[in-house]
Amino acid sequence: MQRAEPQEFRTVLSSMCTEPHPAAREAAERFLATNPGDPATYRSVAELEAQTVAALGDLVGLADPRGYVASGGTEANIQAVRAARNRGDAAAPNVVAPESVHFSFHKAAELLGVELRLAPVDDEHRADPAAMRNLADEDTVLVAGVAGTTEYGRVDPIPEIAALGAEVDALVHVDAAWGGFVLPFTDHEWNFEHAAIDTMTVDPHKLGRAAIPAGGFLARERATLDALAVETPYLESPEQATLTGTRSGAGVASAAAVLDELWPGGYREQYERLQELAGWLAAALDARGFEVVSPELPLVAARLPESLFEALRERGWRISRTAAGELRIVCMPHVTRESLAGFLADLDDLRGASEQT
Ligand code: 0PR
Repeated sequence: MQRAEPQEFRTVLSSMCTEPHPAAREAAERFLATNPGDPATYRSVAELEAQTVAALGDLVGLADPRGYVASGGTEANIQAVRAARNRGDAAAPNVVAPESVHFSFHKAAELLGVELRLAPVDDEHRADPAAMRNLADEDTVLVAGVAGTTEYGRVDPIPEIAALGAEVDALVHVDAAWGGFVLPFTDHEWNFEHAAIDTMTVDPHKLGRAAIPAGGFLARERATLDALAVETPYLESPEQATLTGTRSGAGVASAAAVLDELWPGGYREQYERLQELAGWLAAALDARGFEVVSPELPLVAARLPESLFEALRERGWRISRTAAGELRIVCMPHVTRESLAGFLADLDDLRGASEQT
């Protein structure tokens, strides 16, 4: 049988995955067989997890963070909903979020028997706190916002969403799964210092350049993790707050290694390069007459004719669309000016060809 090769990253323009940092790759390989789900046996990886949580706390303005390295943003979002449901006392609990939340919230709602109430977003694709207010009531256990949305890279008004949480006595969650590793270098108000946030998703395996699986779930209070914990009678550690049992030591060790290597200077340089790249691409698409959603973070959306989008995919570009049909380019660490120039050259070529016919 022919040996399979992984997807090469040069043509991958709409994914939130990327090439791991060399330090992450090396650590992942060394810790491949360890299980942080059994910290009394796999002690060094448990120590690396504690270091990772502390470093993530630094990243998000939380001095004494509680949390763990999850399998990804999906698990972290599910846990945020679960913690809020368990801490609240609503008979028919609901979660209020903007319609721009990641689809993992639908999984959480279904799994946990919680109603998900989605509020329309404003014209700039950001959460509208007033619309969210209309959906919240005494059974609301969680209000959530996104700091770096999946489709448009938008940052919701987190302080206003947190104020709504306080008003209706609900926990407050921020999904910074993707944005968390660029937002520290911007002026946005999105983190635990800026607002009364209870929990956050921030994923090292996206812009953090850790190996998959390395998501991040962080909580301000110990009681939040306690609300997730089950007893583990035959292990030497008393309880477990994670959703999965056996977990990847590779993800944990790689997150610890890359945070140690890149936080904060390396991530700042990465943000500056990617934001500049997104601005350049947005200008290039705008100059060609396409309608562009301006990149608040390194993610560019633009309206392209359907046939052009399909033709670009046929040429091998791994691109995807927003629900509304716009092309969506995520400027991840593997994306370069050179690869985007190649993409634009193909785009120009295909447009020229279609004009001739
Ligand atoms: N929250 C936000 C804001 C996200 O964008 C995502 C993933 C998640 C949570 C869930 O994270 P996990 O996928 O780690 O569980 N957003 C990406 C997306 O839907 C996931 C993805 C990544 C999809 C790479 C495709 C791909 O090639 O676009």
